[in-house]
Amino acid sequence: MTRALIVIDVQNDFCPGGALAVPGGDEIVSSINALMAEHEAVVLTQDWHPSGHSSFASSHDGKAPYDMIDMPYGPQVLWPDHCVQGTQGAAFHADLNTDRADMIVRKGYRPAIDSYSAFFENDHETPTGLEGYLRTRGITKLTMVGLATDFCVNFSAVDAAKLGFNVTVQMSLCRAIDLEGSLAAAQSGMIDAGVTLA
Ligand code: VGL
Ligand code: ZN
Repeated sequence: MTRALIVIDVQNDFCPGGALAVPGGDEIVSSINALMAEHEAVVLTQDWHPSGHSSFASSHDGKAPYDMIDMPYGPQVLWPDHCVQGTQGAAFHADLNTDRADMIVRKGYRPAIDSYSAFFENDHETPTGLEGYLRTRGITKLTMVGLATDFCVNFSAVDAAKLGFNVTVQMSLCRAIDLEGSLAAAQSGMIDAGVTLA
C-alpha cells in the first residue's frame, strides 16, 4: 500500500495574522513536517485565487464576509479577500517543509468558481487532476491534515472517500473555522462518507 500525506492549505492567510486566520492554524506545522517521514508521497495544496475572485465578499455589492450567496453551482460562503495569487498571504507558512513535497496542487484559480476540495471544484465535477496523479502513482491510502477542518479538509476528505481512497483525517493536525456549527456538520459528514477521523 502506497501512502500519501495530503497537506491542505497551510498558507499564511489561514494562520494567525492572515486575512482568513484559522485559530491555532500555525500550531500544526511542525508536527505535519514530522508526519511527512511516514509517507511515501507528500502532496501540498495551495488555495490560489485571482484578485476579484467570486468567493470574495468584496466582489459583491452590499455583501459582507461570511454572508451566503447562491452561485450557479450552489450556495457559497463569501470570504474576506484571501490567498490572492502571488501574494505573501498565499505563500505557504514559512516553517512548512515544502522541500519534501512531490506535488503542489493549486485550486480556486477560476474567477467564477471556488474550490474547497483538492479533487473537484465547488461544482463537484470539474477535476483538479489530483485523482489521476495519485492513481497513476499507485497511491491508495491518504492521510489528510491542514486547514480548515470544516471547509477544505472536509471537502477533500469526502471527495477522496467517494473516489474509493482509504482516507484518514488526523484531527489533531487540523484546525477549523467553525461557522455556525460547520465543524460538527463536517465531522458527521466525513464519518458518513467513510472517512476515518483519527
Ligand atoms: C478555505 C475558505 C476559503 C480552506 C479556502 O482552505 O478551508 N476556506 N478558501
Ligand atoms: Zn479560498
